[in-house]
Amino acid sequence: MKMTQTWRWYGPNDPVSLSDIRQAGATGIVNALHHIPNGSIWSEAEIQKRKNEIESAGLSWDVVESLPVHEKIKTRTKDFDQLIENYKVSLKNLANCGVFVICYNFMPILDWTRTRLDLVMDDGSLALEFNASELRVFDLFILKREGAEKDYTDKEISDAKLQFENMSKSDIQRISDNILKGLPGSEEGYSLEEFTAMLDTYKGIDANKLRLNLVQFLSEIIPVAESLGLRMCIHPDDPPFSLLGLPRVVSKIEDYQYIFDKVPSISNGITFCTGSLGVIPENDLPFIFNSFANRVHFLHLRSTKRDDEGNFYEADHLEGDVDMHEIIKCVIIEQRRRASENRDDASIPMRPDHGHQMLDDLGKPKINPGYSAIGRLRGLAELRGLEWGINRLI
Ligand code: DNO
Repeated sequence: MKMTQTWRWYGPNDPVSLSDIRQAGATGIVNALHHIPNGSIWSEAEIQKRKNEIESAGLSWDVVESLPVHEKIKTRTKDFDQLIENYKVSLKNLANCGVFVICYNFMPILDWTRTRLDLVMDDGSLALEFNASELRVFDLFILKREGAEKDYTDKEISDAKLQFENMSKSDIQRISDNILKGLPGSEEGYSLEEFTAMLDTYKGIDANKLRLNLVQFLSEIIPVAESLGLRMCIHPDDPPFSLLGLPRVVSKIEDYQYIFDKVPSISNGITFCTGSLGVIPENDLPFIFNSFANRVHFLHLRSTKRDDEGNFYEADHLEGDVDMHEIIKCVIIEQRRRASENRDDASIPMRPDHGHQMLDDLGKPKINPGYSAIGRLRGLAELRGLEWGINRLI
């Protein structure tokens, strides 16, 4: 029993083609209909069209990432009930077309956040980085968020001021664009003004309130997903701590425990993202995996390297802070357990997440940061080998 090797593909405009993906050895595709505006229904015709395209390349559409949750659902404001109805219809249409694993997230306003997309590694490849002091500069002196000072110490504020005063225009632009314009897969991008207006929609929504909104959303969609045989899998917050005063509710084991206690169906599952969860030193990844193993429906395998200042960068897949050997061992044991129960989801879809930009990809005019071909191909090859080796040994 092996993991199902999948690959995130951004659709026909992705510079990495379906045929490249096949040559990398993946069999499954992770895909979303990015051209459909957030909140609108994914029709059966649109889903089927994409599915045919994927299948004609000899691959299968194994996972949706993401079926985005509209901001108004997260804040439970105007029209949210209609948007939830639309979400249910999209789920039904996906099930009718035979796509059963659905990844989504519940991060306020921004999807994943990095400050630099081209951190030069010792070997010359480029990695994604989250730099906490640059984030503070952005918050205090570029965005000038109302009340931001409350979130930082006096020293952090005076250091950020100095850093800002010495920052080049291009660095200011880089940080703002990376945070606001949306990294690959994010469905929205904002100007500073639009983002400030969006922040206002979270006034009065703290982590407790957002958690309740998540549970209410789950109470409505999970029964539908279950009846359709779908496996919903929530992606953890990336990074897994509060940014720009916004609440976070999917970062730690207690967060998961809470939502599974409230909505216990196995259709209420996890996208186990080792890179996101691995940024918190207290997160014991094998323990979290084993605590909820039967509801891990999708794996994002990558590693991060953190320091004591809240910064991290994306390491090679078998390096960094994540003990990938231990994780894959847990996955193998869980897959065998499922197989012994004749579960049809015994092989868990995985994708190599965020590779370095390297080799020929360094010169390419257009790549999706974190999603260039060769770095992920390296990651997939390493992960596949690791699984193969452990499978032989245990
Ligand atoms: C980053 C990704 C995120 C993630 C979504 C899931 O590379 O892991 O874009 O896919 O947040 O909904």
